[in-house]
Amino acid sequence: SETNKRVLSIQSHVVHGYVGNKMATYPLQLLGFDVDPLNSVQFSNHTGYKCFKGPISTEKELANIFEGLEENELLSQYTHLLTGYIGNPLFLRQVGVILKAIRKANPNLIYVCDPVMGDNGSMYVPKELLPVYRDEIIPLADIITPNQYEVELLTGKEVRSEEAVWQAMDWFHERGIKTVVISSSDLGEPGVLRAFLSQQNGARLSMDIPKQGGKDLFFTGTGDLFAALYLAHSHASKGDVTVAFEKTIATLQAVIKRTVSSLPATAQPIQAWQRELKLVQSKQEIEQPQVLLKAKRV
Ligand code: PLP
Ligand code: PXL
Repeated sequence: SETNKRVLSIQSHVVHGYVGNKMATYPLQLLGFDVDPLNSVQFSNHTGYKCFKGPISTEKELANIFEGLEENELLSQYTHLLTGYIGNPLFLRQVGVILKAIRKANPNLIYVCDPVMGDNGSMYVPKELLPVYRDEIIPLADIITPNQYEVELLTGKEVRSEEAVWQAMDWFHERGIKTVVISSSDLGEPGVLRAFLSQQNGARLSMDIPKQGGKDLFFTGTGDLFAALYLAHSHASKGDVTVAFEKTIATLQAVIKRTVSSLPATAQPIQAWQRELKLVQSKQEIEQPQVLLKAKRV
């Protein structure tokens, strides 16, 4: 029989396009999860466009919505909590309060934390989020999916070599985190991203991922998709983190490939809306990932 799988997903909502909850909900649903999206913002579009408009939720609004879930005794239904882009330290701290309440109702809750703070050496959230993630939120997580720069921020150490990657992994494991997935790093060859996975007292994996579409092409929301897919596949693979890692990358690569194929072959600059990931069109690759890239055991 189907076991219950229900995710409380605290992320952004965008009216147009796919990041945050707009990115996470469809793949999780296709993979059999009930998804309860709780929106941290409601923006017209992601922040990489010429402009964006819309309200940001406060920690009071978050607490108020959560009170409704709590009073209706719905908390024990959550098997997973997923958090992504959060732009306000007080909101993030309230996420910690919520997490503790859900864990009380379901001690087996799995918390997947994507500590979204920045990329390629620059922060795109207020710097006050860093100590809250590091000291209050990360220690409560089961699975984290930082990128290389976020690992550097959290550990306070540069990660410029593989040796430094495994030291950083141990730093997280010492703080109780069971699985750390570094969703991307520049430690591969030129034109290749290298991702890493480490389990507390378990597997250490790396995977080389060719960058598609040339060096100037980038996409928004890939990290959000990564975290949602990894949550689903780590549950389905029952502890086989290699399979979970490979399936996650397989779908991500297929979605990026479809998106690259959809771009016009002109010399015109590619517009933000043209770079929105082809998520809905990738239903089959979400449901049945074809693993082409294998993880390497380290
Ligand atoms: N972009 C590509 C092409 C990837 O393959 C991956 C992860 O494997 C990512 C982005 C995710 O990286 P980040 O978390 O830095 O967005
Ligand atoms: O994680 C990507 C993301 C999420 N939410 C919002 C964003 C972005 C990236 O730009 O703007 C609102």
